[in-house]
Amino acid sequence: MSELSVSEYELVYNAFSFTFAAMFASFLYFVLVRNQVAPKYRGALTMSALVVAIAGYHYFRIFESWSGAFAFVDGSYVEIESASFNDAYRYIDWLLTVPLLVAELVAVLALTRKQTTSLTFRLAAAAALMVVLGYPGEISDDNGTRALWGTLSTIPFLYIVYVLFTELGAAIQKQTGEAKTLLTNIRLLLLATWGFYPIVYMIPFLADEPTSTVIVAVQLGYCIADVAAKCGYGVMIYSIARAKSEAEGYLVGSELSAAAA
Ligand SMILES: *C/C=C(C)/C=C/C=C(C)/C=C/C1=C(C)CCCC1(C)C
Repeated sequence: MSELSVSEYELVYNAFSFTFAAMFASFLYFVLVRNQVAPKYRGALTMSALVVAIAGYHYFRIFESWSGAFAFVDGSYVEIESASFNDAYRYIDWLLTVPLLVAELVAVLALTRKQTTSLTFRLAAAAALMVVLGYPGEISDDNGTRALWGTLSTIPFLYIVYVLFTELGAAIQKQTGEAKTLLTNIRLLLLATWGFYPIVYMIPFLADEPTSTVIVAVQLGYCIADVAAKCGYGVMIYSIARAKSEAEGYLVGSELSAAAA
């Protein structure tokens, strides 16, 4: 059973609390700015709001699971056998949010219906498969098992990267102005933040068995990645939707009242 020092335990505790707050604040933000973009881009904003709502709920559960899983004994935190920390909340969260994140990106491109359906379906299916295949490795204390499932999970991950840079790349090239720059950047943000997850997943390879440092590093790593990949990404989706709305002549905010005057 794992044993953590007081500062290690509290570091993770605070990271979960912070991530929960970030998800909650992002939810309010996406709901509030949704009407500032043209109607055809509002679906993308709705998905951003759903992603952080789902993640916020799961972080609440993760937080509770963490505080219930350890008992303070003789100056340190010892994991309670009957109430061990539940990693499943994180993976269920990803299973729901990761397909939504790729669907958002496709939605904000505003392609033909046929292209949208095909891209969304293939990307969302690959994203879900990636998460499902990663889980058996995540909960295993054996590094060989972890490596096996991690490798299998990397196959759909590489497929997503491939689609992002081929088909989606072609669609991005057809966009114009500020939206094109933003879309090129969001694709890089997606690659960088999603690429961070397998790196965090590999931290346990640094030790023969899960030490307290490994446990803490993995949880902190996933918190940072989730804030960037859900909140940061959602803000970029909003910028793209807004730039495209403006370029298409949709009047937003102050310009709207100026036009009315
Ligand atoms: C909001 C949550 C997000 C964006 C989660 C993304 C998760 C990944 C990109 C996970 C990828 C993995 C691999 C490519 C191999 C090892 C196992 C995973 C599941 C960590």
